[in-house]
Amino acid sequence: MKKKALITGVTGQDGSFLAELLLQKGYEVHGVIRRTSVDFRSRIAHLENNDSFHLHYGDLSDSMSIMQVIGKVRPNEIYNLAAQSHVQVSFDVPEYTADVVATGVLRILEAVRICGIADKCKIYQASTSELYGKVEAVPQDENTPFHPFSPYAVAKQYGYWIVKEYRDAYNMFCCSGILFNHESERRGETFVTRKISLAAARIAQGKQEKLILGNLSALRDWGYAKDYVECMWLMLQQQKPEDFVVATGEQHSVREFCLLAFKYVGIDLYFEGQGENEKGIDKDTGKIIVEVSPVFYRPTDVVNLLGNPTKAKEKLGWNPTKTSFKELVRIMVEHDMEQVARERLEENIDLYKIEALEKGTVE
Ligand code: NAP
Ligand code: G4F
Repeated sequence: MKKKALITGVTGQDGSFLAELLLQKGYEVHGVIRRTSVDFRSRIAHLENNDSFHLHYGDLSDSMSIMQVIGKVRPNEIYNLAAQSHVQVSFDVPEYTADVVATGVLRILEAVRICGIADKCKIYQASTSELYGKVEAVPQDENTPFHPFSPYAVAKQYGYWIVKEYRDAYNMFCCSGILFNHESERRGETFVTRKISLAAARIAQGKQEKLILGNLSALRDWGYAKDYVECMWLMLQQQKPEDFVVATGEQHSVREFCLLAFKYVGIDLYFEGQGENEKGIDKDTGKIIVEVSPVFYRPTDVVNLLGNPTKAKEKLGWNPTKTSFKELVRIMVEHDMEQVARERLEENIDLYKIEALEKGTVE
């Protein structure tokens, strides 16, 4: 019998990598998707013809749909990755964020109980380094106190504690992976790393003039998403449910990410100025490439995340440095250089077609 996994958030960055990993491992994979006005699910489109891959409509804000999917699939493992996952957006839509990111976790746990599979189904909860927020110690590990610093982080804190509560109260196998930032060529375009890698590619190919960012000094522990989903799976293969910090143990600033991304596209930058007046300047041409705007500042910003992955390394045998920071930036930039080149080619073909239509050389 194939093991059955249910992934909420399957259309997201992590969900798509995890679905690939579990299919490779021989699982029957079920994903929860939301109805959207545009039906193309770009990150999982290549999986949709796989006989072991099944999609179900559902929404974490709708307990009936969650109950129905869980009751129908009766999975051996649930990976709860669905979330309104953008920290800045959580300041604009705090109530919705709380509903999905906090109460959504409760809906999953209760559905598993009500469907009578609490003793058979292992649950992974996508927890986050944002819990450390206004950090109380550096680096952060499983024992570092939490200090959430955004509506998103406060909601994730509820998710973390309710998972622990169900583990203690009902003896359920449920655990949280406290994942530090992990990025990839599939990262959403409004997260800072992808915003930078795409802008570097567009600027290098003449499709964008400038990149406007917020806090350049924020420090993050950035890893590669493909490596991190492996750790999610490892957590559910243990005898005992436990929470783990998943991180690389290395820290870089947004400014450093910029310098490296632009270097990979052949633009050598240097930064000068302070705060809102700081600029990233092309060493060869003297052109201003990066500027700062307070539009991208957050009411409260998390500025010093650095994880200690010792427990995951020792207990799960997970390798936190499989993909280095340099390699991660290179993967993202190379992907985006190709994506932008493809977009330019398509634009040129369209222009050529329009010209030909106007000249009457084609129908
Ligand atoms: P992502 O790319 O933003 O994907 C989020 C997923 O959740 C998407 O599939 C989205 O569906 C789905 N979703 C959103 N609201 C939903 C709802 N109401 N009902 C059902 N599905 C919903 O996020 P990610 O980077 O893959 O992250 C995965 C999880 O890990 C999230 O819970 C995130 O908070 C957490 N996390 C991420 C990181 C990181 O650095 N990436 C670090 C720590 C924790 P649509 O495609 O329809 O929008
Ligand atoms: O890329 P970010 O938006 O990621 P953030 O806020 O760290 O959240 C991500 O990682 C969390 C794990 O710690 C996840 F839980 C969460 O779901 C999400 O995946 O911002 C990173 C840093 C911030 O300090 C932000 O202020 O970059 C700074 N930043 C500077 N300029 C910017 C920008 N962030 C964004 N999104 N856009 C900017 O222009």
